[in-house]
Amino acid sequence: MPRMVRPLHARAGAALRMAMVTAFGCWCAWAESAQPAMPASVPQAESAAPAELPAATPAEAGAARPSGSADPIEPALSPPPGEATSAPLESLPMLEVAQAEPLPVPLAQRESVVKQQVVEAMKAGRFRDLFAGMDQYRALEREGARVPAGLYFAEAEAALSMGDGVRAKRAYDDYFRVAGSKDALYRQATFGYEALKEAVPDSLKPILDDMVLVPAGVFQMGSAGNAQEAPARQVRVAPFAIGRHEVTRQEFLAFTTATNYMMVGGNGDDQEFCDLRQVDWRRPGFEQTDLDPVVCVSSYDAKAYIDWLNVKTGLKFRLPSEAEWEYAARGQTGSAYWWGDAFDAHQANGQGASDDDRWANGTAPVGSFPASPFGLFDMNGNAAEWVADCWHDNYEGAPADDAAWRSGDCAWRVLRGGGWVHFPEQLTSSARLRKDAAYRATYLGFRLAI
Ligand SMILES: [Ca+2]
Repeated sequence: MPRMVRPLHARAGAALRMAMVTAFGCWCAWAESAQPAMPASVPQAESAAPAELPAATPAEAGAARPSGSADPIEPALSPPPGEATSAPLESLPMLEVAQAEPLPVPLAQRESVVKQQVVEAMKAGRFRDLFAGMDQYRALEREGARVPAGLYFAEAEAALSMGDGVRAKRAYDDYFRVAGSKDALYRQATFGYEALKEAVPDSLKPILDDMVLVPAGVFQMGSAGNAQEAPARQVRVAPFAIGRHEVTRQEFLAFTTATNYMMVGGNGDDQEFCDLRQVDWRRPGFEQTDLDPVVCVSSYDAKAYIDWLNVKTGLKFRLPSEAEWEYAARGQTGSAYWWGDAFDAHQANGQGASDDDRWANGTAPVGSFPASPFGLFDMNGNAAEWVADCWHDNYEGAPADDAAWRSGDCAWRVLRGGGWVHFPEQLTSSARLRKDAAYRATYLGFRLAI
């Protein structure tokens, strides 16, 4: 299936990579030389106050934080080329989010453990472990721990090297918050941060800021009540970022306008089929606003959009894996839906038992329904969402971690969350749908991850 994706603003990506290489080299040198002195420079004082905000700290600092959630949230990324990121996930320090009760272990002791884990992960190049550890460090910081500025810097540089602009931005923000202008790494941090900001065009910055950082954790994936969702199993998820909303028509329009992208082909024969002659993403057959989710997009169309976005930003957006998607959708709940076990048409756009279903015949603008515990909108319903995994009939032999399951027949792909046309059993956090990778439907869209 031919797709037209023109490389645009390659210079921006090159500038970012140059900054990454330069700053990363600096970080490695710092990790080798300055790290041993780090613990001594980090007082355990409970009342330690962060340094004053340097002038270079961006006003939009923290813009990527999820609204309505104080949880530290972070991204995980696809492994960087040649990096030792395939470390066993069992070694990931797991963030105890949402379990607000402090452990009975003294703060200083926990801080020491986390710091050791972070430094070891950093030196070993296990960046996902580094990120999970830094998330945990952030949680301790809210209890009064003081995170060494150099660790935030290292996190930012590692995230940049992996194309994770979401985490990099947050880590730089935190670095500037605690470092002060006298820190030896300050100039390098400023350089890297500015390169990141310059690499992302203004028109696309809202997308970056709309990514929600999801903390690492362990959850029960699947359900016993449905053969396709069995066997249910424990899955470890590294920190990652996911779109607060489904990708919108407005966002997709920016892509098609910039590239003259041609939607080609299509298949399927059921009633939701978008034949492109009369029904396509611009004309799905019902009223949509610019902020409705884009629908009638195949997995190839989603990939083309993401490829374009990555060229434009120098970052590594992707589709979430099925495990990441379900973890994010559940928001640390074990119920069928994040709000409970009974479908509620006021919580999601689907075909539920409701007398006043305003959106019975199509999508709603993204964010029209309440947010889930992780601050995400419309995970259940509205537009069903492509994920990165190839289809398997059940979870026999599925990865034990959060990786996309890419083996097998990738002509069939997985949809998650159900859409506005679906009934409650297809709208649960664990429900899976199988569709041809080239399938388009008026209920089918996607959401970004990084
Ligand atoms: Ca959805």
